[in-house]
Amino acid sequence: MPHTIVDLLDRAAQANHTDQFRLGSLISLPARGSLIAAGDIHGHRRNFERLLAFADLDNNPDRHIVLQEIIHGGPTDSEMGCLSYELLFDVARYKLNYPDRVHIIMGNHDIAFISNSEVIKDSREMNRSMRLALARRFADDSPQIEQAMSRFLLSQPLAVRCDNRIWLSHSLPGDRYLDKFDHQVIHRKLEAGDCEKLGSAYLLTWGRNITEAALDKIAQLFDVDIFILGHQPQPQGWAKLGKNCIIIASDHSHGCLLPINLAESCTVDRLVESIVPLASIS
Ligand SMILES: [Mn+2]
Repeated sequence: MPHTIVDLLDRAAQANHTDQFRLGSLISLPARGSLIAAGDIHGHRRNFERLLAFADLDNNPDRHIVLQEIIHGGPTDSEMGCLSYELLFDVARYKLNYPDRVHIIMGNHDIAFISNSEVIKDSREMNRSMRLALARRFADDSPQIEQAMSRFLLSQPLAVRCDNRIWLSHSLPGDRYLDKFDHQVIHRKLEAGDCEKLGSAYLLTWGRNITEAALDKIAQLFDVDIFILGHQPQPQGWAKLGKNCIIIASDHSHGCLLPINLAESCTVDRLVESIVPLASIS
């Protein structure tokens, strides 16, 4: 069993690296087909199932799906340990089933797991909670499973850039860290320092309270027009930020997804009209 899981995670990590649309830490999608964008999932299995049902990749060969922040949240074991690693294993299987159409981008909770640093959610330190649950489930085998999870999470790309100038990432660097952020990080393989505090992958995934001025500056840096982000909690499922950014959440009963036509140019208002509440999907 542990060997099977380590093997699954390592094969999925390999699939992340060999994704046909990947260069460096960026997925670049062509002007063809469509994309289903999800926000944070945080262990919400039912919403993950709804995303898969809506995306229906089997019957839509030109469709992609972008997922993010799978871990930390959802069901717990008898001692309140976080079981979201189970959903991560299923996401790894999904990646292997559609290796060039399922793209899982890096979230700050992933970075916290990789660097084993504290991350608080609903007043719980989530890494400790999940590591204790892994130890209860896998006993002596849990260290090698944790290491395989880290390898998988570190193999994730940082962002998706669509030919129609839409950008998807978990977050963006906050205003006061913009001058510390090396935007070339998206063009190369991640190094350990990128995930450490104030490293460039860290800044890209942890940013909050991003002003309109910063959004405009980052749009120039990445040569894009529209940002689709997760990370910042959205009780209504989504929110518009400034003129050029939409935040999506997929981790609760008001969660949403956003379908994007990759073959045509888009406006934020048209995207907002396309938002689908996950609860409407059976
Ligand atoms: Mn986050």
